[in-house]
Amino acid sequence: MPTSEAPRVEWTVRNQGTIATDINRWVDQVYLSTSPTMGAGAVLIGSLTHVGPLAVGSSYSAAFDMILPRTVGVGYMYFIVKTDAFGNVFERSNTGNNTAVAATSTQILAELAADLTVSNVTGPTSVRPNDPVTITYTAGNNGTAAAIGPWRDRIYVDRGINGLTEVASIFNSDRLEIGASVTRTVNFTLPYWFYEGDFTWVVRTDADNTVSELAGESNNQVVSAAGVHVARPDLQLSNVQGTSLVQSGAQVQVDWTVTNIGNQVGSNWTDQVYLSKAGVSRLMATVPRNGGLATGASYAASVDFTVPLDFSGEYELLVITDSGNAIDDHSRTDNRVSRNVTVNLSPYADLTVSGRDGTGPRH
Ligand SMILES: [Ca+2]
Ligand SMILES: [Ca+2]
Ligand SMILES: [Ca+2]
Repeated sequence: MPTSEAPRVEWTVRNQGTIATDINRWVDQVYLSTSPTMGAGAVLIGSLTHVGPLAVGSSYSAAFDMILPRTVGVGYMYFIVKTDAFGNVFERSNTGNNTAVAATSTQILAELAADLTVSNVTGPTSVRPNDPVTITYTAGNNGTAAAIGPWRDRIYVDRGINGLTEVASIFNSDRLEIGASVTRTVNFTLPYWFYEGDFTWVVRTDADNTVSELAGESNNQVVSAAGVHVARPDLQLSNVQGTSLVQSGAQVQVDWTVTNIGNQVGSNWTDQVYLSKAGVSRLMATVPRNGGLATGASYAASVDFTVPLDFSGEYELLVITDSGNAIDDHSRTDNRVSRNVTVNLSPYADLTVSGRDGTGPRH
């Protein structure tokens, strides 16, 4: 019988002495033993108090439905009953027959239970916050009973000393038979605020422990074999080239380089060039960047623009990559570079109209 069942143990006690029992209350005990003798290894599994005197030649039958403790172990064992276990009844020296062993042994089986397992946890090895993510894993039942739902599996990112951060969960309402396994797929979006770093994926099955697995609770959480690099893109502007002295009204060329030192980008953005003075910026040029940029890749950009005719003095030439904040950039401080530019006002004609030259009003 499995240890989870309640076996009924029955016994009969007879008074074969010459007088009735001197007291009317004593305790019978039930033991389990691997040998058919009351040795040191016998395990007490229950006791029953008998109430009432027992006359000469009389007997009583007792029965007991007992839950076997899990510590009793498994295998063939003998039930042993010891009446008047504490020797309260006066029997002169006739206590040697107070213990009786069941005629046959009883097979004690391990308690049946499901043992949910997780294996083959896989997910993306590089991901950006706010990206869609698919995690797959194998869910199995390595136990001796079917796993009967529902139960919940939770998906975490293991951030090392910062612990587990839950990112998704799925509810299993299906039944998982003994020895069965199934591939599960979980789709979710990594939160936009998610931490950057090198982590691992973690799946914990039956995270809320609604399935009793007895000794099988310790194998429910498994880490992905491969790590996951969580990072935002990080555009970095460098190599801004342009003249530092220009004439107003002249055409100038500005060159720059943008490198992606973060995670890859697949979408488009624009770079812009400004001239600013005294806190007022004037847009000079816009250069679209299409087709994204892989991790570690860079591109060179160049643009020509005409310095406005009325500009004069000290200006700041400002180049900004992704000036419209289209990319979830890791750090925007390296997205802009400024240089000082001196603009000399060009001489230009200043036509005026005078009435004395015949075109003005007549006198
Ligand atoms: Ca388990
Ligand atoms: Ca469990
Ligand atoms: Ca940046």
